[in-house]
Amino acid sequence: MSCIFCQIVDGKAKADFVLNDGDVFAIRDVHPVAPTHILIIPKKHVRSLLELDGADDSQLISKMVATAVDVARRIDLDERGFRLVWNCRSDGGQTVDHVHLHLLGGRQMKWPPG
Ligand code: DGP
Repeated sequence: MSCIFCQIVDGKAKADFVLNDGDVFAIRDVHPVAPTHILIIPKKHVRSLLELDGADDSQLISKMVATAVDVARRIDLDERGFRLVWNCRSDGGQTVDHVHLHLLGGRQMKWPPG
C-alpha cells in the first residue's frame, strides 16, 4: 500500500485540504501541535529531504517554502509570525516517509525545540 500522503493526494484517504496547486498540496495536520498546523507536501513521493535531489528538485523545494509562506499570509500568520519545520529520518522526528514541511503558528514557539 502506498504511503498515507500518496493515498490522500490520490483521493483514497481523507484530509482537510488547504491548497492543491500543481505539484504541491497542503493539508491540516491530523495531530496538531499548534493552533495552526499545516503540512506542505509534494505530490511526487520522495522519502525524506535526503532523497531530494538538490539540482533536480530545487524548484520543488522552493515551491514548498513559497507555498508555506503564501498560506501563512492567507491565514493571517504574517504579522505575528510562524515556524517552518522539516523533520528528517528518525533523529529528526520524521514519522511519515514522504517529505513534508510543517507550518506552525498561532502561539509563541519555544527554542531550542524538543
Ligand atoms: P513527521 O513527524 O515530521 O513525519 O510529520 C508527520 C505528520 O503527519 C504528523 O504531524 C502527523 C501527520 N499525519 C500523519 N498521518 C496523517 C493523516 O492521515 N492525515 C493528516 N492530515 N496528517 C497526518
